Amino acid sequence: MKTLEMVHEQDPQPLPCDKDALKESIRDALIHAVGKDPRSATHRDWLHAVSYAVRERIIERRMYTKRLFDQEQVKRVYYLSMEYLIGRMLVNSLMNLGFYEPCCEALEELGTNLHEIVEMESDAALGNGGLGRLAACILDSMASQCLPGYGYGIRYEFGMFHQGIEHGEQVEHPDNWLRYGNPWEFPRPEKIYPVRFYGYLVEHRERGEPRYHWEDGEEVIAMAYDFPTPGYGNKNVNNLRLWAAKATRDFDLDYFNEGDYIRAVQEKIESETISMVLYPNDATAIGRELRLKQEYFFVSASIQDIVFRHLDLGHGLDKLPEMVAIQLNDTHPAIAVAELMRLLVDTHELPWRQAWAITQGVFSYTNHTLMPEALETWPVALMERVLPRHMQIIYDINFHFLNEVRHNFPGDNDIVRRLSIIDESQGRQVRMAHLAVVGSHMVNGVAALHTDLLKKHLFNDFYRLWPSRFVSITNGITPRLWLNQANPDLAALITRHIGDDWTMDLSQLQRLEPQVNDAQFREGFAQVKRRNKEHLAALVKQHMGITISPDALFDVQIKRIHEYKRQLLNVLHVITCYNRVRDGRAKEQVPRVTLFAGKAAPSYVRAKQIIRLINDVADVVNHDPANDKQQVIFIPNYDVSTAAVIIPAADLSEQISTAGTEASGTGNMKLALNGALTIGTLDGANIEIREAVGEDNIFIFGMNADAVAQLKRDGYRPWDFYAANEELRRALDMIRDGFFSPQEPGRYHDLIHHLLTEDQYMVLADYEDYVRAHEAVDALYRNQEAWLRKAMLNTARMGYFSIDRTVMQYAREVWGISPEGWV
Ligand code: 26V
Repeated sequence: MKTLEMVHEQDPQPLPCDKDALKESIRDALIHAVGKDPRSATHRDWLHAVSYAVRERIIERRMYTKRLFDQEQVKRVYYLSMEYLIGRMLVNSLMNLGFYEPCCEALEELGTNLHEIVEMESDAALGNGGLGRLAACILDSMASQCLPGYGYGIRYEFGMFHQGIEHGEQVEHPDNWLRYGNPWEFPRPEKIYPVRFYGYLVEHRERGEPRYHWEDGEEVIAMAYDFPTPGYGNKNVNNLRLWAAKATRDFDLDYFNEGDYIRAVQEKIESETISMVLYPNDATAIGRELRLKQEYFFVSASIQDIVFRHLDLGHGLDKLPEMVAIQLNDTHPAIAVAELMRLLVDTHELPWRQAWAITQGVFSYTNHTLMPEALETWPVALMERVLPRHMQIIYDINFHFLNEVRHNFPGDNDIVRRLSIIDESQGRQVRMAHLAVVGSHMVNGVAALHTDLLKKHLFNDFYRLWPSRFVSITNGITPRLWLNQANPDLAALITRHIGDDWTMDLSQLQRLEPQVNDAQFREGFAQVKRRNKEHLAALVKQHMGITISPDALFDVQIKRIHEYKRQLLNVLHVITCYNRVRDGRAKEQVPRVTLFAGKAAPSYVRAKQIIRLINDVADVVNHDPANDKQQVIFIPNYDVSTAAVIIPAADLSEQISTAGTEASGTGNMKLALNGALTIGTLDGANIEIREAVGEDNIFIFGMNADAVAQLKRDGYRPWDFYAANEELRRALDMIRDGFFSPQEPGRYHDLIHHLLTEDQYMVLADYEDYVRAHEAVDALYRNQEAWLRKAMLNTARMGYFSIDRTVMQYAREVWGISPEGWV
């Protein structure tokens, strides 16, 4: 087999990557591409110039990589995701390519500096939270491990909204990330596919068989934008292809000819709205026609592209499962099952049975949530109108599937009703999760507990039918971003002791364990954390005008704001600490800064109330001159770049979801890897983190998933908890009676009423044990050396949670590729 090096050697003159060559390219790009005089260039001009210099080198490597994959006839993996939460790309590219140092020097000589110009880059925030960030980590891993993996998604004109905080409340601003142009993308105006919506079916017979033509309706063009993604420390560059919607012909000629210019323009705008904006919900199904159109739009273009490439390489369609694996990132792209069937049956005229075998052989599906409100369903009537042929195909899939069910469970009509892809119980709805499970050969949950719960509850009937289809693949994170880049001082310290193999083999970190007994190493580790805390404190001062002391314990909860993640439980603890200070009962209490960051879905009223409450509490607590122990900070506009600053500075990581609700969590992994201790429930990947770091090195509290289920069955009575704990009662009363909102005392009446009556996440039930666990945190923190040892053991033992392990598991257990020998 050829290697990338061999293919590279075929090329006569790859661009040199030393300091002088980079300097030359940067200056050239500044003058000729950006069009600026080096003497008057702004930071942004320099940013663009450097980015152009880097991308020239990336795209060369991309070509070699493509050539190699084409020549070697490798099986390709396609990751279909509505979201990619990538963040900034410049530093990532420089570090992956090994250009970081020479680039710093080149810029220095050009009279500017990298640190300032990187701040000018916008985050590529094409995702909501965990699911989107996981997709970005997976791309990094596939490229770094030389897997032939392609991402497909949508090039949203506007990504995740910017969060402002005004008078304590979240306000949303549009994310115009493309305003200054995007040097990281390659528009491919020749790579276009038509995507049809609406219209009707025409039936005709061919050799006695019914055939369908989907006619009329509206056609939109999907145009490709390529985002090459370089691997770390190799010459491999994979590709993320994002689709933008364009009007069929820039203006509809018919309207033009009829003289209706305005109508022509209007239709153009309407088609192009499909890729305009990312839906900012991450826990409730949206059910909007435009969302369905987004899903089908990117799926149809991607499947057409995948089939085109397969045929173009000279393979027959029967070879599709041998050469292609497609991963569905949640149900958002699940319509792909019907789309591939449509292409195979209608366009390529394969018999149904053969098409179905191919489809099932190609797809697999990852589930990312158990929350019933996040499970996608589409009204049959809507699906029929927007995608008439797909609705018909779904009926046919369901017909064959339910026959299999009846065959396996004779006489059990109930299971047929429960398993059907069509839910008949609340108006007729297409269950996208069922379509995804039926159309896939593998289904995975994202942590051990999560997969268990899938098998026991959500997909129990499917599990009884096809037990071997279900696997657990615990999530991971890329150490390149979340340790090497975000925490360069810790990375350097680690490398000094164990070398730098850990960047591609995170299990190497276990070699740090003996260092725990080395006072000098401990001192180094402590200094790194201290510097990271000082850095964060400086940013908080600069952006929010609040002084926080790096001596305090930095207690961090950073994630989407959602009831199930229980930021409210954290707030109740903050108020409890504050009351102890006010009562003079806090002699033992460690000074603490509780940091929150996260966005609420704009339509999620209660989550927005929670943000407002955090800010109201912060206002009172931070301004009380008698309080020298407890501060509260809400850092606005949480995104990948902000995460990379907060995480290395954290002492304590809050992972306090109601057990059984957080599928995995990945922020928990990032924080523990960077030496924060976790306070958490036995939920999601926390369970596996406890196993890895050891139960002495984590603070576990509260009900486990079984206890939660039991309490639900028995009937949760929040009032009992309220009555039984005086400190809890006091904290709740203060919020309810307007202590933190004197201008509007009734502001949180409803919120507290809700906690006391029907809160499904049972915040009050876990309060007491949570406060106890925090007392253990305080006690440990008072012994800095003991704390430090545990923090270091966390870092040393987190190797398992590398995304590279996750991706290798997918490769072997799901995609059927053996990546050995690919470097
Ligand atoms: C859900 C929905 C619901 C339908 C409408 C639009 C929409 C958009 C995004 C989502 C994503 C929710 C699922 C999600 O982000 N799950 C998170 O996935 C992480 C990666 O597996 C995991 O670590 C988190 O625990 C899980 O909440």
